[in-house]
Amino acid sequence: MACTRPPSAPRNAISNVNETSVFLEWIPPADTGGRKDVSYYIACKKCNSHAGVCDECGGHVRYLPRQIGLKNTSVMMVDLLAHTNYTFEIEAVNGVSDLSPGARQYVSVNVTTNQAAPSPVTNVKKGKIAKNSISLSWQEPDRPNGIILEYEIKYFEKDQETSYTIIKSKETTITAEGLKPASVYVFQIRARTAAGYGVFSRRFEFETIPVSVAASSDQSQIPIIAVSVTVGVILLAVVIGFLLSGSCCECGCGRASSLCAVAHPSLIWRCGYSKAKQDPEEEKMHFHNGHIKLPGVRTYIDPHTYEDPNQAVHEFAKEIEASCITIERVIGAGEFGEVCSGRLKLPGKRELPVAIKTLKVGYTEKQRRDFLGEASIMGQFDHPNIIHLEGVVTKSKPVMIVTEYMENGSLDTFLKKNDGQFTVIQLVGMLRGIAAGMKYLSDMGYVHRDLAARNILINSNLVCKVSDFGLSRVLEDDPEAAYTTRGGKIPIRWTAPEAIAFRKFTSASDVWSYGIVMWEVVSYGERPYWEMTNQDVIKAVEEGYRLPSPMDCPAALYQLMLDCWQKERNSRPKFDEIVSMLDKLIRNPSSLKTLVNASSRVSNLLAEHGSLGSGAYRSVGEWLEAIKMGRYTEIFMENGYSSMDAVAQVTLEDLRRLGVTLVGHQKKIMNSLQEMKVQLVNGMVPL
Ligand code: ACK
Repeated sequence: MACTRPPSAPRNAISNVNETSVFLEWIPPADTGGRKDVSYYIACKKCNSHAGVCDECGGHVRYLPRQIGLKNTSVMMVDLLAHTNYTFEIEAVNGVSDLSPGARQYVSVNVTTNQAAPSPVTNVKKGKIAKNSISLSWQEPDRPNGIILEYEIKYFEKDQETSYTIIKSKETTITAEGLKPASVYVFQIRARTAAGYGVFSRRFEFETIPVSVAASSDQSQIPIIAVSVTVGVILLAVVIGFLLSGSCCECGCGRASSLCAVAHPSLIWRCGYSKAKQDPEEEKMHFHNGHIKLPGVRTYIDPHTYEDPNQAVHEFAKEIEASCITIERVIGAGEFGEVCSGRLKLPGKRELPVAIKTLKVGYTEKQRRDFLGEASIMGQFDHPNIIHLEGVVTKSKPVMIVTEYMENGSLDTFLKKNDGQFTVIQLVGMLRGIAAGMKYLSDMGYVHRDLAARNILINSNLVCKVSDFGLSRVLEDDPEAAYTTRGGKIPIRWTAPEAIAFRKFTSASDVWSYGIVMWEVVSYGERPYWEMTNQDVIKAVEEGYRLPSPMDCPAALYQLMLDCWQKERNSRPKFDEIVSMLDKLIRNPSSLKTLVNASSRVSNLLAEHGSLGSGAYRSVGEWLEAIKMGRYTEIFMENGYSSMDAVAQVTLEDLRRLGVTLVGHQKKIMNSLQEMKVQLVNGMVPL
């Protein structure tokens, strides 16, 4: 046997960060050392960027499938610390690596993790139990991954899960009241940080005591109860008085009187869904068989409900001194003025890169209100996949909205600039982020109405964040929005049919738009429905046609797109289901290997027609010239693709066989074919 040697380093390593998980992928070394037993080892280092020192990661990191002896060229690390710099060294080894005195051959990848949701609450203890109440206490989760903002406690009578109660609490204790005697109740608790909710704890079961036991043990308390009942009756009368006089809603608006604070939280809830109207310490709501909307998190408040829009801005956005902001350069134009990049240095805080939207001089009062309306909305959100508002400048001019800076700008432009540059896992990571942001918005009761890749921003870690919030303004602002016959302005290509037809905008119509965003992402910023007119798009969609799969699209992703484009809006998946599905795909990357069959992709929209006809172009040569691919005319002709009918059957594999190896050219040809077919089924091509 010839002498063998250790392999060279793996190549082209790329990473995809998802909260506190990192997925690494690479290609095998150029030199395997003359052996077939190459495997990979992952070394993990935790680095302090300020001190420039790195330590071994220690045992808390999990490697999927393993750290040593990896046969495949990918690995996932989970349970990393939040907001931490890591360096991963991917080393290729073979049977003689240990015998070699030479230096290790590895490629290293630096990543910074994001914030993760808190880990589950594991330790729940029962406190005082009575016939109608159970007190509980618990410990903070092992890995809070941030500051815990509140806990959500869900409970229901055992085997009656469809009728449950949610209590929110900032403390680690609660008392559930109004329970049935001698009944078993199931409790689950989850924590929330700025990154969102963690998963619910396992189920804890506790039983209330029977009436007879309670009665005997309560004998001694009769005088106390008598006093309590009297106080309770007086209190109830006062609360009812308030309700009848219609003043309950007022008492919640940030100036809660002591009466409001002691009123039963469900009475507070009756005043309407409003953050300001909820008891800040503990909110409690009852839900029966899903008839009442379950707010996973706080509910969004429409700034229009404020008589004075300035009050809404100051409730939800921090006022920033203009002197804290340094404007560096203009990066774009918004509806109300320039968008700039710059830096924000607040006293006692680290300097931050920021984006600054300005309101141009000479604005009207309505323009100012609409401009700041976006800040009033954005300021209510707190999620890693929603653009973060730093604050507003309203006390000096120009009026400004200051947000976190997203290095890669808007997603559609970024994808067009980097056509074909990402792995499927990276694309799915982007989609997962957008879906998580949308889940948060839909839980808050906010319907976006203009979800599109142009309204998603992407940062240097490829984290996508939903942006562009507004009410009527959103659509006025969007150059894609067109007037419908009913007078509304709607971005037709991204909008669900029921929203176009009768303005039924819901989270389900946002799901439709999300499906279009998925298509935009997988096709690297292609324009949905290409150059079809809005009218033809409406017609085609109404007739049941859907966008065909983008090139090289995993079948699971295209199926998800089709699910989002179900005509019946209740049949579309919900955002939480979309997030779970994408998580599953990310955890099991081999599920993304099955691509939509290239030939079925091409013939999808063409099923009934079977050919392109001969009307669009008179000859194959004319068609190829028109798309600047004339250089392939001869090859097409020589291989039997001499008519447009024959061309209609071309698949990606055929193109490769014909020697069309450049991905850009393959895309141009396949997309042009698709476009002609879409136009054909809509009767658009002037035959
Ligand atoms: O594609 P872009 O570079 O990204 O061009 C648009 C432009 O401003 C007008 O909207 C960019 N932009 C908007 N908000 C931000 C932000 N928070 N960070 C970075 N760029 C932004 C957007």
